[in-house]
Amino acid sequence: MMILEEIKDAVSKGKLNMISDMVREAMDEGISSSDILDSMITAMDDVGEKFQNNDIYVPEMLTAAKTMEKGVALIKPGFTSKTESRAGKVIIGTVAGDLHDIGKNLVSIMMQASGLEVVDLGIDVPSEDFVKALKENPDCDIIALSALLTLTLDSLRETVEYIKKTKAGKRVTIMVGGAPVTKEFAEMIGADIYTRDAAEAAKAARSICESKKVKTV
Ligand code: B1M
Repeated sequence: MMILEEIKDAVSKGKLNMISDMVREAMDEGISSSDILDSMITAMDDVGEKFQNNDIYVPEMLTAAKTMEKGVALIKPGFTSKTESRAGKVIIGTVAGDLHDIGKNLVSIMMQASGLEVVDLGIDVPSEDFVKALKENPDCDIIALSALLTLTLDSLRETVEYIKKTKAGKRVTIMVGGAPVTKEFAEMIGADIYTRDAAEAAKAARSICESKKVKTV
């Protein structure tokens, strides 16, 4: 398990050139993708703490994020779907003003792993683009919104309100999440569902899509 500590250290120090070899070594040792992912998530918490304490600055935070992205790309196949059929469709994105996407990408990976089709709109997505995507994907079951900054909680609220006002938005389930989001906040802004992490989000999305299918049969 030493290697997991090394992976954590590599992500938190942004050792971009070393992460791939370390992740491969862990995989060769038979360590699960989930355990490797957990070590990288813990590293990002350390990075956040160091940033808050002014021990590191934005460039270091960015390199750590890139290192994690490189590691995640290698373990992604470990989460691939065992289900052939498409259980449902989700449109996902990080709300306007917010550039964080690692958590959102993990949600997307886990959702795909549970048999859902995901249309990823990326980061800093204006409300109008979510609605445009909904119109282009009339078979979409869920719209999933991620926010990582206290400052973009307002943007999250505005996006939910905007989507719900449109005809296309009335037929979808709106799911929200991200570190500063809480169940209470989600309820207050009129979102349909809040989940805490990527695994929970995928599980909830799958079950929503399945119940929608039962209703339409
Ligand atoms: Co930023 N940043 N950042 N940052 N950054 C945080 C979020 C911060 C907590 C760091 C800190 O101060 N401790 C802080 C926010 C404080 C606050 O508002 N409460 C912060 C800040 C202040 C900033 C800037 C303002 C810094 C500046 O410029 N002065 C700036 C803002 C830019 C902007 O968005 N407009 C900024 C910039 C950046 C980088 C670009 C450098 C980089 C992001 C790169 C990228 O994403 N590609 C970055 C990073 C890396 C972080 C930290 C260190 C790590 C984020 C991360 O990827 N975590 C972060 C500190 C931290 O999180 N501890 C921090 C790992 C990831 C797996 O977790 O994204 O929480 P997370 O996702 C979780 C859950 O939240 C959940 O599932 C995931 C786990 O399974 N989840 C969902 C996420 N979305 C979901 C959606 C769902 C359900 C669950 O349903 C739809």
